[in-house]
Amino acid sequence: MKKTLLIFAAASMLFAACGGGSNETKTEETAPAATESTEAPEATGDAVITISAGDDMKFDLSEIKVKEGQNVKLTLKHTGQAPVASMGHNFILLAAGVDLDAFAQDALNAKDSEYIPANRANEIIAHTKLIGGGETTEIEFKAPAKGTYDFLCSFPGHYAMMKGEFIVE
Ligand SMILES: [Cu+2]
Repeated sequence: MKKTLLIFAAASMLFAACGGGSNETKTEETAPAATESTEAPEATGDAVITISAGDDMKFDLSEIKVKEGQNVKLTLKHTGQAPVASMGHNFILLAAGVDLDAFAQDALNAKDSEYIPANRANEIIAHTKLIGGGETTEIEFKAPAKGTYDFLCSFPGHYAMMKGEFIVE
């Protein structure tokens, strides 16, 4: 009991020593800096994104935002039940300026490569494999230069509904 009291007394003395008039100004000065520094680690860390689509042929995200150069960990979840042959989904991120309609047209003829058109490989920044109901797949890639990019699911007939903007800030 005596020991505890002593420690308590020592602790309060330390606390008193640290405190004082300067304490108030210190908090005021560090407050704005602290807000900035909480954002900094986010920018350098990974961008962890989960995008889902079910049997309703819709992505749950129409917009994805990341930072330039950021490592992107993207998970595609098929929350439906339909098999891959009738309701397959993928996620394809197109390079800047690629014609979405023309790309999707070529994808129709690429059934053997999961609707990834080989002749347009250089127009793809990243893509997942094609998955069916209940499946999940993950990819990792580096965010491209600042700009707005299109993403889509290239399964026949899906891209009109299943597309969105991938924004790099
Ligand atoms: Cu799809």
